[in-house]
Amino acid sequence: MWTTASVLGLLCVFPVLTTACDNSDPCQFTGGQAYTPTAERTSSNGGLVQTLTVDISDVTIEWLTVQRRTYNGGFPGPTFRLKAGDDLNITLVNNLGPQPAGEHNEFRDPNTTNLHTHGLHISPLEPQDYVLLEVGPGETYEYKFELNADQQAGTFWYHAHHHGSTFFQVASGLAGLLIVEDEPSSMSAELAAISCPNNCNKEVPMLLGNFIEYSGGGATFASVQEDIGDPFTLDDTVVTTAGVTLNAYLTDQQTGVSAYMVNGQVRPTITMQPGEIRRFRMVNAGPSDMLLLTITGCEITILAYDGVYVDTPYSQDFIFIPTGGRCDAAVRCATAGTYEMRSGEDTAHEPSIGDTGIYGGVIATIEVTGASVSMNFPTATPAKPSYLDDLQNVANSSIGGRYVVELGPTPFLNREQFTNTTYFRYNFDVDTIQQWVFVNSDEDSGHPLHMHVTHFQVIAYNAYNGAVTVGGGGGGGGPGPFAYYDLSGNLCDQQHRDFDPNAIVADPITVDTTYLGHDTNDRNLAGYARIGEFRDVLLIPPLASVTVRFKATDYIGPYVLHCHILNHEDEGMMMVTYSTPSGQATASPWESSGGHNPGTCKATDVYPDILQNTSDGNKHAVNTWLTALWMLMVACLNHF
Ligand SMILES: *[C@@H]1O[C@H](CO)[C@@H](O)[C@H](O)[C@H]1NC(C)=O
Ligand SMILES: *[C@@H]1O[C@H](CO)[C@@H](O)[C@H](O)[C@H]1NC(C)=O
Ligand SMILES: *[C@@H]1O[C@H](CO)[C@@H](O)[C@H](O)[C@H]1NC(C)=O
Ligand SMILES: *[C@@H]1O[C@H](CO)[C@@H](O)[C@H](O)[C@H]1NC(C)=O
Ligand SMILES: *[C@@H]1O[C@H](CO)[C@@H](O)[C@H](O)[C@H]1NC(C)=O
Ligand SMILES: [Cu+2]
Repeated sequence: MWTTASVLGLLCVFPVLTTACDNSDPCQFTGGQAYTPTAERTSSNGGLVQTLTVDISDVTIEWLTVQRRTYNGGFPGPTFRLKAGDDLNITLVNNLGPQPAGEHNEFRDPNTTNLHTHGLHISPLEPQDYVLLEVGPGETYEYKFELNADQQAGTFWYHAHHHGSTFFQVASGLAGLLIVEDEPSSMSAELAAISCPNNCNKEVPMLLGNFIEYSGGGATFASVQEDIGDPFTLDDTVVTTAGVTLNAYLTDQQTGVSAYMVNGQVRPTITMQPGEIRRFRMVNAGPSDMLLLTITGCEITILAYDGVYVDTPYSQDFIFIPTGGRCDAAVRCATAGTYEMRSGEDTAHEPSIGDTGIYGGVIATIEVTGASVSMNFPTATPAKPSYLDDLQNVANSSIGGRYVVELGPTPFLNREQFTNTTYFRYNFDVDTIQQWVFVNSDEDSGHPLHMHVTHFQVIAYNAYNGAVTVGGGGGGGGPGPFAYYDLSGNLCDQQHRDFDPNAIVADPITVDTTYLGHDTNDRNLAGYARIGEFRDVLLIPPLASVTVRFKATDYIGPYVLHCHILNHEDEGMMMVTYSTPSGQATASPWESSGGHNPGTCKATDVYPDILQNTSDGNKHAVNTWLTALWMLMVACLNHF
């Protein structure tokens, strides 16, 4: 007899039976397991001591078993929970074996590694966050990271960062979360109610990444694995029930399995009560894709980007996280039901993003069930440390240095590929306020620019008057010939070091100006940071010019800049600037590339010092006004 229970039982068992796949009988991943955070290591008595051993391990994702480079055999690495001022002493053991020498600015050195604490305000010198260090096969290195006493509490991450194998190793799983916890007394009651240390059960740490990407349009794990010469490929002697090898099955766009994993899980289920608010700590650890996230049916309140709190939390129906970026968001689903957290392109936001690659698919399911609870979203965030002072209204005379960083479709930064670890493209004095302009000469695609050592504040999206890169395609072995043109298609007189006038395709040419207009577009489009927010990775949209400022404070040493599309970085889209002791800055606002000035087209171009007015206008004025009022009130209160 068919009872409801037995029918339900059958329905529930049936999918499990049909998905008993393995490497010789592959199928799509089912996902849906209960969300599980990664194992955590919490600091105590001012420090955390940890060994991270890099070795080859079996990684099993549902039915698929692959061999990957991992930390301590896990996938991903452990989550570190620290406090401002802590020591993070890490012994990095590289157990990998010898490898052939590779070509500079190509995928190489699968067995060389190092460690980057992405987003921390930290010394870039040994034994701390010096990413130009190489920990070779068989070597061990003792990192002694000293977190700044004023380190902003937030969501950060750590990952391997050796130029040439960054994509391969991060996509392999050499990454983990690094959370700097808030002092309970610094948080409002609403924020404390969804945060560690007292309400850790409300935190949802999510290291997101397409770690098992075998097929796709751009660089995939499989394509880079082949280029880099990794021997731990799938066994191609096993023919699957589909009649092809597992490798052929996985790399076929039609059959290939794919998932933007959450802490190494495929599309996990997060269970919440109606009305409950949780603090999602999201890291986009995927090597190349942007995330444009939505949770239709639930409410999202933005708390922080890149580990820096926004001044006032605000609600938004999407979350944009470029590769390398983070977002802390308070999430609430009011009514019982099943909701999807998914990422995908949205034509409404395209003017701010261009054709930059965005992952498409479900990332997690939110199952809302049980008794309703009543909670309130935070309306205030903790005060920021002084290294993150608001620099929007600093006087022109207080700007202590200016610089331009130009990205483009070729794997160049400032019109050159990465050269070497001591070629500093710009030296700037420590303890100065820097004003830099990030420019993208790519007419179609945005590139997420990451700066090490400290965050920068977004000041303005300027009208674009820079150069447009034309040509340069060619793939492996470096770009083909390319040249810079102005927006009307006339050849620029400011070119690049390897410019060859004989290789010009045609002059004039037609420039695609579809994505011009970042100075006048709706500021609420996903690809834009709000004016005044801080970032350590910022998408620079196609044909964009963005002014940022930062306090070059506390640390002397190399500030590495690179595109966080990690295949671009490995291919040369990286450079080094240097924060020098006072008085040693180089004078020029531009460092020339073979006698040409990045960021410009004509020799007569003026450095973009006068900013376009792209600020949120009145909203901004009101904020400043309210801030002034608030400061007055605080001053009065302190007075009594
Ligand atoms: C980390 O290493 C430094 C330098 O060796 C040492 O002074 C410090 O005590 C260590 N911290 C911890 C928590 O062990
Ligand atoms: C890397 O190290 C592994 C052992 O850990 C070794 O099997 C492999 O041959 C080495 N070389 C390359 C290119 O992967
Ligand atoms: C700001 O200062 C720079 C350098 O001193 C100068 O070139 C520029 O004209 C000034 N801009 C404004 C708006 O005063
Ligand atoms: C680094 O590159 C620069 C620029 O090409 C060059 O002048 C310098 O000699 C190089 N240094 C080393 C140590 O190779
Ligand atoms: C920018 O626009 C706002 C509002 O329209 C105005 O209050 C402000 O003075 C303008 N700033 C500049 C530098 O033009
Ligand atoms: Cu890029």
